[in-house]
Amino acid sequence: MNLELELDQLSGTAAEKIDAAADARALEQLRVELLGKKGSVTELLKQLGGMAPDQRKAFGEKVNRVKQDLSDRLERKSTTLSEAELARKLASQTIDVTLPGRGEAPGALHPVTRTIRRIESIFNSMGFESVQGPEIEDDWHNFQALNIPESHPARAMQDTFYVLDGSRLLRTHTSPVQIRTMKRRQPPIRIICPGRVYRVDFDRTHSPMFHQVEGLYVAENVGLADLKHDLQQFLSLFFERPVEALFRPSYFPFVEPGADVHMRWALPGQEPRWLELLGCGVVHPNVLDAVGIDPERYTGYAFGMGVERLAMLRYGVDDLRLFFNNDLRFLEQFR
Ligand code: 2NM
Repeated sequence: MNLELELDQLSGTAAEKIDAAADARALEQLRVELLGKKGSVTELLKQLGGMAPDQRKAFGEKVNRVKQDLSDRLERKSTTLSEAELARKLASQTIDVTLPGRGEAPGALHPVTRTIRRIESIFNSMGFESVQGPEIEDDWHNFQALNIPESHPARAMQDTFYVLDGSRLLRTHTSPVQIRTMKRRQPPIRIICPGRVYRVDFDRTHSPMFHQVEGLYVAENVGLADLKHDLQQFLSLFFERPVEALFRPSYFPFVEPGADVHMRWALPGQEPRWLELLGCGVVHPNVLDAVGIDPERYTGYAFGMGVERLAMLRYGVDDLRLFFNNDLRFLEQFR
């Protein structure tokens, strides 16, 4: 058998097969068939040993040339195949950056949170500092220091949630935060205290947990005129229009005098009515005494408002329970 002829044929058909290989797998199989340990080129090299020395050198060089040539050809084909594969992937997996996103729904702040923040930012702009305190209180901070006597009806078990042994309670207003602040600092004090409060009360217009913002201003010569002016200012800023407000005498143990603030409210197609909005008054001397502030030198005013009530008016919500059901159809409207 003529080995040279065999090598030429092998070289020719191998080159064709390599060029025709359909994918990386077929190409690898060809590499093994040709150049592997038992590959046809390797087999030809093994036959060098049986050749005459003068032929051996020339044939050996030729086989090695073919081997190198096939190896290069395999390499080039491999590159061509992977480039084609990449091009195919790019064509079939195009990313259309103009498509709309998957649509993560943006969250929204709860209307009660929005209302608290609105009230806070108005009072902050008027020089009031926001202060917070514990929701679990003791009798002294929630009642005694606020001039609420032992016999006062608000003390009754049905109004207050008591905790465990009855020595602690869930605060029924945020006034204890103001008590704590007055105990810590001397006037001038100008603060607002937003937060959750708790009362044993549950019907169409009452929730056992609701939110309050209370305000306090204690300094020299603070009086009813300051109170009326500042609340009038707040209401006009909150409702974004001039508000007609009315101060009617009322009773709270921690103020004297005390008042309820009403505002003129007109629904479309209805006679305007006076709506009660908040309570307020001039801080009772007994309260200042209890916290170590001299009532002969300092006076103050205080007020308290229900956040849900203001939120209902501002957003036109007619049922307080909507704020606590967490029905997304309701909440999504505040995005
Ligand atoms: C109200 C009405 C009137 C009030 C009083 C105080 C304190 F701590 F200074 F004595 N804080 N809040 C107050 C006064 C609250 O809510 C209807």
